[in-house]
Amino acid sequence: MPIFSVIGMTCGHCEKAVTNAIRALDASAEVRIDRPNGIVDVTSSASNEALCAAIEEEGYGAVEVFAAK
Ligand SMILES: [Cu+2]
Repeated sequence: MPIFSVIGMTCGHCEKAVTNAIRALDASAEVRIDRPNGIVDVTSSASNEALCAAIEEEGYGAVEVFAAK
């Protein structure tokens, strides 16, 4: 379950945009977002690279994988 550091999420719309981008990749993905800390915790069968790319396509920069299991 990868944890991403996502820079640029400032409001509920951003959370929704990130969640939708991940769900577009994997409809059954579980997404937990800690917006104040810029943390996105994903449970998904999609690859970390694909998840990263999907988040970046929404315009949120500097996505890093903190941990992946
Ligand atoms: Cu926003």
